[in-house]
Amino acid sequence: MVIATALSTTPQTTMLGACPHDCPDTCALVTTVQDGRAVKLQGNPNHPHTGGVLCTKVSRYIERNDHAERLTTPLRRVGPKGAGRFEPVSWDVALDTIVTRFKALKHSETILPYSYAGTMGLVQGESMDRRFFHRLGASLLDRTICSTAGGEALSFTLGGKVGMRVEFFAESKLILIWGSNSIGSNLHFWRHAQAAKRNGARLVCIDPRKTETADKCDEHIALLPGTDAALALALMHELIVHDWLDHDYIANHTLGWEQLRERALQWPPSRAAQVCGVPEAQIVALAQAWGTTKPAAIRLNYGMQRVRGGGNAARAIACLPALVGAWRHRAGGLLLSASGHFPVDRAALQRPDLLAGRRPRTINMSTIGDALLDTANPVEAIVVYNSNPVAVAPDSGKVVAGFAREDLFTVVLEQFQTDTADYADFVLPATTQLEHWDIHTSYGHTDVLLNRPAVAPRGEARSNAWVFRELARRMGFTEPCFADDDEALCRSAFAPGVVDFAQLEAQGFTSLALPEAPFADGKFPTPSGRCEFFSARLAAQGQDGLPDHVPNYEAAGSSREFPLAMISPPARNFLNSTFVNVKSLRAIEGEPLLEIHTDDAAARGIADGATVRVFNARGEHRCRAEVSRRARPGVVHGLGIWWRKLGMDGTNVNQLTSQRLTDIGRGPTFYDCLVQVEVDDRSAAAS
Ligand SMILES: Nc1nc2c(c(=O)[nH]1)N[C@H]1C(S)=C(S)[C@@H](COP(=O)(O)OP(=O)(O)OC[C@H]3O[C@@H](n4cnc5c(=O)[nH]c(N)nc54)[C@H](O)[C@@H]3O)O[C@H]1N2
Ligand SMILES: Nc1nc2c(c(=O)[nH]1)N[C@H]1C(S)=C(S)[C@@H](COP(=O)(O)OP(=O)(O)OC[C@H]3O[C@@H](n4cnc5c(=O)[nH]c(N)nc54)[C@H](O)[C@@H]3O)O[C@H]1N2
Ligand code: SF4
Ligand SMILES: [Mo]
Repeated sequence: MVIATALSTTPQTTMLGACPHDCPDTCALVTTVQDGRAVKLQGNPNHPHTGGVLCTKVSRYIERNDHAERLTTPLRRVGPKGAGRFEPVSWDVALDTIVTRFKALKHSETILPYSYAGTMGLVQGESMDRRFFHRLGASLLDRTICSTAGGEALSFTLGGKVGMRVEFFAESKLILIWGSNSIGSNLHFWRHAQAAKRNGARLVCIDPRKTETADKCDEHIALLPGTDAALALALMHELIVHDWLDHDYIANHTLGWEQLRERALQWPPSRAAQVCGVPEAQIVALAQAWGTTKPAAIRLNYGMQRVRGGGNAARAIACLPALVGAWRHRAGGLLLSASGHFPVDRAALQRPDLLAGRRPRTINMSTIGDALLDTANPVEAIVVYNSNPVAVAPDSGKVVAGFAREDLFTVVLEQFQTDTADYADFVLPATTQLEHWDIHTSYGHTDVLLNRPAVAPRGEARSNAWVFRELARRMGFTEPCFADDDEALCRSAFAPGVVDFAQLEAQGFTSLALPEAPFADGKFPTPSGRCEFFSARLAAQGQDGLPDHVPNYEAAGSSREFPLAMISPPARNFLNSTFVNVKSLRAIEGEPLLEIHTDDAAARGIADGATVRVFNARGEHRCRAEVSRRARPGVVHGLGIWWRKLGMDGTNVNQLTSQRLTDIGRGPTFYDCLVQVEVDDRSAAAS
């Protein structure tokens, strides 16, 4: 008894950190450590944006960290590509072999680094890795998989990824939650929306799916995917005909009003109602609310820009606050991403100067399937880290065929044996956020966070930065920047004096000094200093200088063969394909499902729980159907992103999505996808 008590009183220490995930909230973490193990993980109660609360996923981060299936040694492939058969090897063997293979290639440009935001950390995501590949002269990667359509659209309109301070949504009187399932993917914004609601604000959710967020809003506008620009233009139409405009703000702080006015007058609500598939009265009422409520704000999110016209739609929506002068108030305006507020010293972190005048080709990550199958401009080696392209990239049939190439040399840095790691020649075990240093900005608030390692790396796991430092050394790169350790990299993320590093060390976070209402007096960071309804920069690229409705490549109702529009937004308890292997979270999500409206199900003889074939010209995916009140007629939802190997036939929804790109930003069009659904004969026969 006495001994047990003594053991359980081993001293506990705490370590401050940051959530690494691709989520706008970038929560501050406190990890409690005992006997060298993480025993508790909490939201930092002192960080106002976190408020001591974490989402369900990350509150299970220790389960993920201590998972029995963590990769703990370097692995070398022994079976055929994709079979997932490996043998352990030492770091020396793995790294020396990789370097030998790289040196044997005629052109370094045939090496492709493939990474995304598995960690959003500046050190483990965009520092030593970039230095290494720049010095090597590898292909450059166009990192488009998530947000470039909306991000570039915002830059063309407002001048950057800038907008409202998230905390002031709590004071708004009208909030449009547009293309965002906030409860699922932006929980800490939702706290502010709820506070606003308690103060009498009206919340309107604009989303084809009746999400848990839509359930809690005052109104839900269930438009068809890819029709947001039509809705925004009709709102403008109503603002004009009812004169709900802030003429003074428009005259002084916007550009191209006369042209936009003409465009918007072509969009009476009746026309938009047809295109959007929603009642005209709903559009008229929304316009009145937007035109007459002050302060009014839009929480725009990336769900609405994963379609052909995603960039134009984001531009159209980004014009709405200026028209009514919403920016005048700190609780008015729009927020898509705050990341442009951070003065990160990317040149210091990434050292593009190491390219030394070379101009390697750029490969778009959203069309990795085609890129790997391109024999004219071959990719001979690929290094994947912070990403799981075999599961998350569109048109998986092609992605898998590309990764299955026997002649492709593939290195994957991973914490787990993902679908992508199965195709590797070498898998290198990566540290987690509890085990490495990093420094973080955010795209949903304006604080900088520091993450210090709380526990030692599991097994032989090493940080990404360590791996690229070692590869650089073995390649014979002697520039002093390849000697920077991870902590030094954290310190070099901001120019001296920009961020108080002592404060970061002491409290884990520090806030940028920013105005409360950034565009109250205009001063947009555009070339004209105005909110650019008309963009000369877009026009110079041969694009429409004004926002317009650009219909989907695969618009709902345009095909008899594939009559249903499929969107595949995130499942609440996964983060993209991360956490799918954490049992307690997978248990909540169950299995891959397709939500379908009762009419669409009945027309196909599909009962709730039936196994269905979802298919189009690109492929087929079998899963369970859920006849669901969350689906509107004509639209089905395959929530993601499951690991392929956990799906019924070793596929996931990306078997169906296409590699076509958005109008602006070269982004993917995951939610621009037509399918047909039918009862699966094989399983029907078996039952
Ligand atoms: N729990 C959880 N949180 C996450 C993620 C996750 O996987 N899980 N992923 C993270 C990442 S990487 C990102 S980019 C963000 C994604 O979060 P968001 O930026 O919010 O984007 P999505 O979740 O893709 O889509 C949000 C909503 O848009 C709706 N939508 C789909 N098509 C359209 C359309 O054409 N118009 C409109 N108006 N709405 C549409 C979807 O039904 C969905 O409910 O969330 C991050 N947070
Ligand atoms: N159908 C469909 N497809 C989609 C989307 C969708 O809505 N629908 N969403 C798209 C979007 S918005 C995005 S952002 C992409 C996301 O796609 P990815 O960026 O590929 O995100 P994840 O699937 O979470 O994979 C990240 C991987 O990084 C690993 N990782 C995490 N931290 C580290 C680290 O420190 N070191 C190393 N080496 N590895 C680490 C994790 O284990 C995980 O396997 O998916 C896109 N794909
Ligand atoms: S995933 Fe988002 S909400 Fe969850 S802990 Fe991380 S930053 Fe916070
Ligand atoms: Mo994303």
